[in-house]
Amino acid sequence: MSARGLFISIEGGEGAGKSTVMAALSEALVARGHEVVLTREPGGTPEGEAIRALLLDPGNHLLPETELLLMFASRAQLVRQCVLPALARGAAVLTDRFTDASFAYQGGGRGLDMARIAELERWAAGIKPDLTFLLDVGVAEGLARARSRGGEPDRIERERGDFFERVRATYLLRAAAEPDRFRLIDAGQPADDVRRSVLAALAGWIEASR
Ligand code: Z5A
Repeated sequence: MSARGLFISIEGGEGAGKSTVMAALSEALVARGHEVVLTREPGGTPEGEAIRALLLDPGNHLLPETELLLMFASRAQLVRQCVLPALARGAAVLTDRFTDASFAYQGGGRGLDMARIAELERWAAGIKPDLTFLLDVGVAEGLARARSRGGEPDRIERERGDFFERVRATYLLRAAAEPDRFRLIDAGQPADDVRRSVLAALAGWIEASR
């Protein structure tokens, strides 16, 4: 195991199946002898979870700029308190979303300036994942899956379909621009096939990085 661990993010729109994939990746990495640290954004630290509650509460009327800065406030805390120490001891960190989500949701979805987000990425995050799985599923299919879980939609889930179309398009553009880091997975397949595709991509990436 290297002195610096592995930093892997899982991205996708609503109902893409990130939770199932996180579990499968974690199992595979543990089987390869890694210490695995699982986390999520926004959140992942006590302070970040408090910021998450503020971000997702449908009763809050947040401006796009406020939303972006809160995403990065949570991220700054997570990187320094959790991600960097774990990587320094050689662990594999698996995160359910990272900065690509800010480009997709606040840049693509809300229309905020991508260059400003890139500045925040350099300053507040200061780190990019080594590997990113983008679980891509059609917006209507993803929203139907998310709604089938029941419960009240959170503040961001209440957005309209065209918002999520812009999010999806931005994710796909980012994946095309950084093919070495991204693995694009067809998440419209049955869950078992998605899991198999992700595990095959992980094995291929580890082999190629040796
Ligand atoms: N956000 C942001 O705007 N900017 C940022 O910088 C960051 C985040 C970091 C919270 O994130 C919100 O924050 C999110 C983006 C925004 N906004 N929204 N809306 P989150 O990741 O915690 O929330 P989420 O995207 O709403 O998660 P999700 O809908 O739970 O997605 P998921 O984890 O990918 O889905 P899942 O729970 O694994 O699966 C959903 C359902 O589909 C479930 O019943 C599964 O059994 C089912 N499923 C999964 N895979 C399949 C397949 N292959 N076939 C059929 N059914 C399936």
